[in-house]
Amino acid sequence: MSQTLPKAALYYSPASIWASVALLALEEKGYGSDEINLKPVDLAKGENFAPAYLRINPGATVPTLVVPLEKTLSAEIDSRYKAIQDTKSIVEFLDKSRSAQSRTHTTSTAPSPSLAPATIAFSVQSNQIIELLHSPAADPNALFYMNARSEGELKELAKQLLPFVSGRRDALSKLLADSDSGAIQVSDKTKAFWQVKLIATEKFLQVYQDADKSEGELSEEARQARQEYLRSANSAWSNLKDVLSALNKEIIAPFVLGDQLSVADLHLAAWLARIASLSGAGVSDDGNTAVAKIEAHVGDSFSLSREFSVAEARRRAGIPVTGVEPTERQSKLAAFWDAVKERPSWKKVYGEGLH
Ligand SMILES: N[C@@H](CCC(=O)N[C@@H](CS)C(=O)NCC(=O)O)C(=O)O
Repeated sequence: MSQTLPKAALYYSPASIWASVALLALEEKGYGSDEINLKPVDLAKGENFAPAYLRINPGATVPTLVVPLEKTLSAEIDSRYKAIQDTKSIVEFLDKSRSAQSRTHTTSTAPSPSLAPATIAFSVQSNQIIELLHSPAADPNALFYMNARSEGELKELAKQLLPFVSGRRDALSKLLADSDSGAIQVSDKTKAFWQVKLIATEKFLQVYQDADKSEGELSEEARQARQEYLRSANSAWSNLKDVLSALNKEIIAPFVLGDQLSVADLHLAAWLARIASLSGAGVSDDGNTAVAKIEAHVGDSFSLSREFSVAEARRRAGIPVTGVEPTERQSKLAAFWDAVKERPSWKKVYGEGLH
């Protein structure tokens, strides 16, 4: 690789669940801090909707990994870039691009374990877990917006989310106004994209802005919007039961594929941290505590099966086994939480708090 080749850049947001998967991957793969430029994108200011960002990711999501390509044969273009626009592909790319044989300009001497599943059967299982985590029923961002299932909870959530959601509304309104006035030139497709995002943002914003009002103070339209919000929130959290049960059944434990960390664990680690955080858990909670908080938050006496030996889980994850009864059992997700939170990557990404 040429010394002059520009660096790869990871566009991320610190509180973004899916960008956190890429950040975990950088640590687990031992990338040096000089190898990849980290570029923050402020979602609260709608920076992901800016025309320059849409050129590298038309879906306006983080993470995006922009990688330089080797010089091409074409004389006038001395370097070109490829943008990788979804978490799964970014993690796979990062996994392949640093190995024990790597002799790049990196300052890192950290080991570079392969995170790829070791067999075809494991690949299938890994892909199924990743697909499930990214499916609509598991959508951690939808659950973030819909983490209120009663009027009281909605009032609290609104206080927390109003600055974020109104920041995005302001950014989208300004982009649309600037394109209408000709201050910026964009395609009709981009304008339509902004309009769709604005409508979706305003829908939540209206419900949050009205959250302080009693039902009697609401217009008929606002009352229906609140009812519709609470219905959707209740069904989103109810649908999560199947996702949690499937994960708890399908992972081998303590990691997704057993003893060794692989790509699917990075997706699950970030996903579970978000669900735990929405459920009121914190970084210092152990697996059983975090899972108990998730179960209580999901409600309806939901409980995950506890089939995994605690002693076994700890031995496999290299955690001390002292004080654990040989008969003690826990859910696989609790064992996963304990195993993953020991890792320096997790401590780096979540040390300051779950998100
Ligand atoms: N399928 C995408 C989803 C990424 C995604 O939804 N990212 C969120 C943040 S975690 C985002 O950028 N949302 C855009 C927004 O908030 O406008 C991926 O896997 O990368």
